[in-house]
Amino acid sequence: MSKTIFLLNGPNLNLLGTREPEIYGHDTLSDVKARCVKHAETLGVTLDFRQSNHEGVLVDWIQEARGVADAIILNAGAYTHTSIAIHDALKAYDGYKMELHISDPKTREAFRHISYVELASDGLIAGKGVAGYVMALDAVMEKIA
Ligand code: CA2
Repeated sequence: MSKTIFLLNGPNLNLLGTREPEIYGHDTLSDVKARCVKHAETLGVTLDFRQSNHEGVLVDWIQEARGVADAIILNAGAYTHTSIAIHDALKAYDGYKMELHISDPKTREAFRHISYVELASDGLIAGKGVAGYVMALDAVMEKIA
């Protein structure tokens, strides 16, 4: 049966491509989504690609993934560094969990060095730019196929 992956994006990622191109590149989130949807088709996987600026919505989506999705790829944005609620929701999810970042937070400001997502995830892709999104799909498929 076809696998399902939730690819969830957190706060401010809807602004991708509008500022700080030296960190995040020039692609918009729509561009990234289009690339991921196309790649998911070649992999034969069902992809549910979403973005929210709201912590509780992200928690709801992680809970929704229980029993529905085989894996979650999560770029939690700044909530990565603050959200115990997202950490707890990930802990309650039994499928494969991949933390994803466009930049490498560990090489940036000290406040980005803690990741509550990392403490509840099975894998990490960071610092590869938006190319990391497609890389994450490939890496997750290797784990759940
Ligand atoms: O590198 C990543 O993917 C981050 O998750 C991006 C977050 C940041 O808080 C994390 O530390 C690392 C920020 C997302 C905001 O993205 C924007 C991109 C362009 C313009 C405005 C916001």
